[in-house]
Amino acid sequence: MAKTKKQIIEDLKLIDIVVEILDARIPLSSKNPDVEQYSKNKKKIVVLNKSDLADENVTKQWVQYFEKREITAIPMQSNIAKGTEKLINEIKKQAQEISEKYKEKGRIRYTTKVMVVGIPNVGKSTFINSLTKRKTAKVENRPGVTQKKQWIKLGDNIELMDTPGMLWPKIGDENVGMHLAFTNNISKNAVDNEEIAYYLLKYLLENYPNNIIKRYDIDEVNPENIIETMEKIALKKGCIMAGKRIDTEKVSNMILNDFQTGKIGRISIEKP
Ligand SMILES: Nc1nc2c(ncn2[C@@H]2O[C@H](COP(=O)(O)OP(=O)(O)O)[C@@H](O)[C@H]2O)c(=O)[nH]1
Ligand SMILES: [Mg+2]
Repeated sequence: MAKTKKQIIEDLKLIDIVVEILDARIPLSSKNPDVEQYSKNKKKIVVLNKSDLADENVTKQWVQYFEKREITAIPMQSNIAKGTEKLINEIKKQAQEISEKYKEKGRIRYTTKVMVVGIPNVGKSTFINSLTKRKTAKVENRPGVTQKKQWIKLGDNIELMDTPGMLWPKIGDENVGMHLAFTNNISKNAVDNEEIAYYLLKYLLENYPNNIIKRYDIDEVNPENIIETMEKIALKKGCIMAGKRIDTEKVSNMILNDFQTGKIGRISIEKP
């Protein structure tokens, strides 16, 4: 069962380094604004996950964006453990800094504790698995805390809490909800797929027209007329109902699914 917000805040009290997992395609919309508040005075690492689905150049710009804010952001593809090495090295570097601080205070040995947070479906479990596959050593349950927690050893004096903190995104403005729907980060029945696909196609035609032309084998696209392009795609892909009417539902689901599985190419929805 997912931890409650209260439990997450409690857990974070034990933590030195917070690893915030974001979706590389939508780093702003996949943030939970509370993380900043909860992780004050802690070190932070941002993981730009699913970077295999994002536009490589844009992801580089995001890394710089975070760098300017003195946050290390690491592009990853958790499902194949790509980027894991770099991530571990960054954790080790930060853990070193932490233990030096403790040494100054007279403590000889300090175990740095790391926790993963992120919104649903962003890849938290996959990320933790990508780390545990490397290092399977599990640490004993820690006595003295009310809840039993499992810790995964990541290195000398570094432990990762094995359950991530699942936090909800803040769907304040409409764009955020739309972007989360594009990437399948909000529950299916909460959204109207035809509306989502319309706005996704609009964005793609304005920003990645050639990807659409290539994927659906159409001669040209008209960013001014989304419906026209959608009809072209439907005809090409046989999304037709009786009476030769366009099957809007079918073509919408196809476009969404193609985008989410990377079939339209590597696409970033948000740019710094
Ligand atoms: N393409 C791609 N898919 C990923 C990546 N990381 C996770 N996923 C997929 O994203 C989905 C959600 O992952 P999961 O770890 O369950 O997310 P959680 O809800 O945050 O724990 C799963 O289908 C994963 O296989 C990645 O880096 N690239
Ligand atoms: Mg999970």
